[in-house]
Amino acid sequence: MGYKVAVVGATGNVGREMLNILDERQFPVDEIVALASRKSLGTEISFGDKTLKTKDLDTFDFTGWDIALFAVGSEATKIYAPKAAAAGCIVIDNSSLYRYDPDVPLIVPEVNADAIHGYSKKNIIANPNCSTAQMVVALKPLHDRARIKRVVVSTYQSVSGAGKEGIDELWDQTKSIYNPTDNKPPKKFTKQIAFNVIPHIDVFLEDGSTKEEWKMVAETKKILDPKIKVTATCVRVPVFVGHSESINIEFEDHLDEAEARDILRESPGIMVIDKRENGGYVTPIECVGDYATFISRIRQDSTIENGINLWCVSDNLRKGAALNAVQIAEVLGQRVLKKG
Ligand code: 2RA
Repeated sequence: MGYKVAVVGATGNVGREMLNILDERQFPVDEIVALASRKSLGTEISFGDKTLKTKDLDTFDFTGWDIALFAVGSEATKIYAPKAAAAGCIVIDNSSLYRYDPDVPLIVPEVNADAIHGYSKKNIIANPNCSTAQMVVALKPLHDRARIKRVVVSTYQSVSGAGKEGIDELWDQTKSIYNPTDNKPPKKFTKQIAFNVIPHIDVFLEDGSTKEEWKMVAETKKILDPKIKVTATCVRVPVFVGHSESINIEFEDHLDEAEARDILRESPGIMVIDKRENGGYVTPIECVGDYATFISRIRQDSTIENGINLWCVSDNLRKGAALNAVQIAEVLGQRVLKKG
């Protein structure tokens, strides 16, 4: 006995990955439907060895459906998530719309699965921002051991975080640089991303930080511990998939690098690859398609009393979005719906 599952935004990068991961992890599905806008109606989408044809989100009735994985922007989520929730279908939303709503749990299963019981207030559960998800997976076991005071993080985020447009922009710019005559000049853009890095993701806020940086602060506090001080610099880099993060952590209590490495090695969702030699660390290209949050370059920060530096890499379309959403559905099944 399984679940009736809807994937909303099935034609996007994250929606497609949600379907792939539901199949890979053999999530107990009795019935599945791929929903998209009317303009994509009938688009063929893979679900394991099956092919689904997208149905129209606008006219879809969620009554009798158990779980809806939403992978659409906040505007569409604002219209359709309440409809699904009101029909009794539990929404797991990947947009930022509900993440900061006190009546909606924001969940990373390795970190705060117990918070899932809060879903019942609005029948909605929020999925965190991709750059937050991998970071809190790394922070949680260390916080449990030595209580984190402060985190300073710099991110190196792939263009797939900006969706298909981001991927196309890097591709078009790179082609136009290598074959200036063969390719149409790329659409006008503020800053070139090919062979460049851009210290700006999402919009600028009053204090000079960006909304992406604000999200990492607000979401880490909601998911892990509101007492932790976080400061972030989020940078776009010319990588197609895979976010990387350089994380500096200050603890209340002493924690040496060897113990930190051992703790991380034993922690859920984490793969430690950390050798002080050529290639003894993970790079984003190597994380693509994997479930793990990879951690390398674990070392003491001798400039403060209790400090550790580390390097964290993960597939932003998977742990950063689709995998985390499916893992939330798994926890929902095991602890709440209990059908599967
Ligand atoms: C980005 N985290 O990387 C944001 C949204 N996915 O663009």
